[in-house]
Amino acid sequence: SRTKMGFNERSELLETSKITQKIFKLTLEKKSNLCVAVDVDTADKLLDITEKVGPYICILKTHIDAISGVTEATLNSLKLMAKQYNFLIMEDRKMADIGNTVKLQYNKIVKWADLVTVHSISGGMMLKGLQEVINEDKDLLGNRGVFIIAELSCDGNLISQQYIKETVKISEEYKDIVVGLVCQSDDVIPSPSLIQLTPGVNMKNSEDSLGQKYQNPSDVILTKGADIAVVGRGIVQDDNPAEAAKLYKEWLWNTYIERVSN
Ligand code: 5IU
Repeated sequence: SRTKMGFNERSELLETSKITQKIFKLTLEKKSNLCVAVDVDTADKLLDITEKVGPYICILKTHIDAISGVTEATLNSLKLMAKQYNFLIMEDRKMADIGNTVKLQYNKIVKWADLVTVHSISGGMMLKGLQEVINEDKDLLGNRGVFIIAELSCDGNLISQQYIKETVKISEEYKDIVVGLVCQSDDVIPSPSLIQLTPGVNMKNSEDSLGQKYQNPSDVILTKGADIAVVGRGIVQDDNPAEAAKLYKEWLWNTYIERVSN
């Protein structure tokens, strides 16, 4: 099964896309399957936290529209740090409009973010729109990818079993740009060539006051099938984000090793 296979083996599968290979390789090089959600409110904090967690992460996840004072220079610094510390940048934009609109939105994001998240609510044509943006530039081909949201971590969300099934189908139709699915359980993703990204991870809390549900790093990797785990406040709001990132990184990676070795 997917969860028992190593990232190395999975990266070598014929159906694994170039961008997905790149992510698998990066996790192995850094021994990190930690994605940090830098949910902060100013550009200064964004750069400060990124500098601290950069050495420990495979993906930096942003909500750039929630951050004040972000300029071209901020995004350039972010890209420089991504190069220096070897991580990818993912804008958690959760795009959900018609193909044409999504294309306009993605034209901006594609310049600085390696990865982007999308809701499957509008269907396959939206993915086609993104694919067209990527295909327009030779340098982007194989260097840009999409995570599709198949499940949400929050209480009371409206996603049904049928929606999940149809989302998986779409992900298989656009395999050259879809690197994986954002989901909460190990039985959503059928193919070992796709990556399971799972948010809602915290060592200390089991929920927040607005419906977020947390699991600890062991549960999320061993029982829930996550390949890469997303940690936000557990790291960003710690007194020492670098130390917290290191702790999460080691716990998550050791659990991945445990998962694939027996
Ligand atoms: N996020 C979730 N749950 C989801 C999806 C995305 O929490 O189902 I899709 C995002 C929201 C936030 C991060 O940016 O992941 C989790 O942050 P905390 O660890 O601070 O809850």
